[in-house]
Amino acid sequence: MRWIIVSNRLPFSKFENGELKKSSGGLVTALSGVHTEAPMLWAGIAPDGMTPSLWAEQPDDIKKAYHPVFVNESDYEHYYNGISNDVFWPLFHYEGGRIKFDPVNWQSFMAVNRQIADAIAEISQPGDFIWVHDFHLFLVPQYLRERDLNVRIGFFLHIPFPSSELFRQLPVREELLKGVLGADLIGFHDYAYLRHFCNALLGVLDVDSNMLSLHWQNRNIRLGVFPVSIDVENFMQTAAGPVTEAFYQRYKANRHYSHLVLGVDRLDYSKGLILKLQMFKALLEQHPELQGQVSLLQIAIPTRQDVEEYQKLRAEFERLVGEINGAFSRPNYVPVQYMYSSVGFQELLALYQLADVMLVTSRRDGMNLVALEYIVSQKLDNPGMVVLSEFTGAASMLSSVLTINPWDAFGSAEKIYQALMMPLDERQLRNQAMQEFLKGYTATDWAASFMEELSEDVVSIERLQIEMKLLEPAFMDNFLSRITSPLLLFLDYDGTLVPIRSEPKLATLPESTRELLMKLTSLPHIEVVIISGRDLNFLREQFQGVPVSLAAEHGAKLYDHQRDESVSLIWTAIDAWYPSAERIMTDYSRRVPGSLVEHKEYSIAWHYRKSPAEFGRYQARKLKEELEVGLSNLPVSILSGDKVIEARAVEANKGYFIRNFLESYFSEHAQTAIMAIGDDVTDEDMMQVLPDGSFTIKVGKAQTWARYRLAEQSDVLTLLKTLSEHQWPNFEPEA
Ligand code: GDG
Repeated sequence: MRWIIVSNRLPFSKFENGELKKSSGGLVTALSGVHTEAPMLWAGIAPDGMTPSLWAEQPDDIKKAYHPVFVNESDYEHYYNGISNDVFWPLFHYEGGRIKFDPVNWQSFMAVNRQIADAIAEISQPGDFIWVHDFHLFLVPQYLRERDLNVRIGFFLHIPFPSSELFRQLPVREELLKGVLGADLIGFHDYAYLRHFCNALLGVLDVDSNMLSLHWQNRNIRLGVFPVSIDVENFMQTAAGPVTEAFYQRYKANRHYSHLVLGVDRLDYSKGLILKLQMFKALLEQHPELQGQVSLLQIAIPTRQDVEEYQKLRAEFERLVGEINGAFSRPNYVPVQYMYSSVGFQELLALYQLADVMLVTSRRDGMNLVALEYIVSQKLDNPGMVVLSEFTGAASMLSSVLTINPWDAFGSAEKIYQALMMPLDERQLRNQAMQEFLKGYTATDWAASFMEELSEDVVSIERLQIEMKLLEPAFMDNFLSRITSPLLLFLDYDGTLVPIRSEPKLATLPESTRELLMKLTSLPHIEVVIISGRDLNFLREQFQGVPVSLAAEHGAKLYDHQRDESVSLIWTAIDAWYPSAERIMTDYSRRVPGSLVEHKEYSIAWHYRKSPAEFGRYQARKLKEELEVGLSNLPVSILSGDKVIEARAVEANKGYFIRNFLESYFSEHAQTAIMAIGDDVTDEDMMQVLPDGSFTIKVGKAQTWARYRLAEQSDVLTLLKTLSEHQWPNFEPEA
């Protein structure tokens, strides 16, 4: 088993003068900090200046650890700038007005994602874990899935997932979601991002999820929140090392002011650099005593310098720096120091140590690693404080920072003031708490938790695959040989005996299935009970002439074919709750378009499959609560199923029915083997109460109490056919 990490680029900025230059950035920092025992291979687009022949000349250790994909320049431009940076980046950072969507670019985006997936398919082996990173590669999980590689696929998003209200502006919203759903596990930094993603799934694809997992195209997909971290040990060691210390001493000696506020950001609009200057100006105005005493050092790392929008941002930023410096500078004091360049690693850490306040003002930021790095680099005898925008993922993780709403310049200025004035003991307490937390949660822990969750699933999937082999001859022979007495067979109807249809009325019993049941029930030792949520009239129509008993309305009513009589198994008062439930549901059916009420004798159901997805779900929750409160203490159960809320007599429950039925059945029949087959949640009530040793069979992949599984509805017919053709031994005649 290997880990194959896939990101847009390999972690090298370029190949120059025979040397691979390391690149920086949040994703590279996070992934470079991951240490694993399993072999790890990093795949991504080749660095600038690299060619296939130059790659062939690279040392073996490099070739073993990295796998470059060579993409043609024009495709790359459209994929990277045209879509990733001009559509996804702004939209996902709540800058909808900046989107420039061009379908031609989208073609290239698909082509490059396809090319990367193909390259991975070529090098992957069965059993590998493929971990796809970030918004450049939204479609790679789906393309990998289509290749049927027998690998596990994870996807992690490093940027925010925006509110579904914004997301649905995206012209390729369906394609994007379907692309990501190729994964087995999808991870985000923050719970809010996950929530937005689930709302988008519901609104765009009508896929429901419970925030933990969802079903899509016959697969179970897990969802999770995995806030990223950093290589804490490396930061701490380097921060304590001599090179960092030398930088630190040098800068400290030349400092002409009492307080230093530090900013380290790419010069990107998402980082809120203009807001930062505005709040710093507000600080100097609100606290004039700080003029001459506090300086802001902003390291602005150049990014996308060729793009006009970024050039404008830089010009505006520099204009504002000039304005503030013009207004507040004094001889020997510059309020805003600004560097338009990056600095070396140790120098960066020295600046972290020198600064009294780390100021992060992102308008939106997936996580923000700079805040974490600052915390672990602090000197414990005099640590500084982080002032952090609440619109970062890090704000959910770092409990002891001071958070700000960066649009509120005055409020933010006060928070900076508070941080600057914070007593030493409080700073120490806060910093220590966060350092301790981060020591126990490093980039390796982050990756391990994601990988663990990805592999946990493997165990259950492997189990599932074994269970699914039930129909293979070797498994079947063994299965049949264990049935050593006459058989009582409980069969669910919809989804088990007949396929699910869009209109319930269309799901009638096919002639071939009727014949199969005739053959099966002609065997002297097989007795069949159909157990369904349908009403008795419907079932009697379908099974006319077939010698089977019918348990209708989840067992509320039984037609006994041997006695040719129908009995109600309900003994509690229906009238006590039915009219109220009916009134409430009718009210909802008027309010919610597309919804309707279904009346049965012992139950009443409100269906909302055809209602607007989010509104329907919301109203369903409300209805359920209203029924539960309004009908509490009455003999009724309120259940929520697949796009339906149902109120049923307490006895109308497959589990309740089975218990009662078996009690009387066993009094007449001694040795009996029991088999039960069902596909949905209501069948679980039955699976749960059947005696140990019963042959319980679940159809499909959902969670179950059953011992065996069949992949799909048609497999049930295969199994019934096998049962009907099997050479059964001569069971002892019944007593
Ligand atoms: C994306 C998401 C998410 C910066 N300047 C220098 C330098 N850096 C390093 C920092 C830090 C990294 O770059 C920046 O990381 P961030 O997390 O702050 O931001 P993005 O690059 O936008 O990252 C972000 C991240 O992915 C991880 O999931 O947190 O929200 O946008 O590591 O130290 N490093 C050096 N010199 C510099 O001048 N050596």
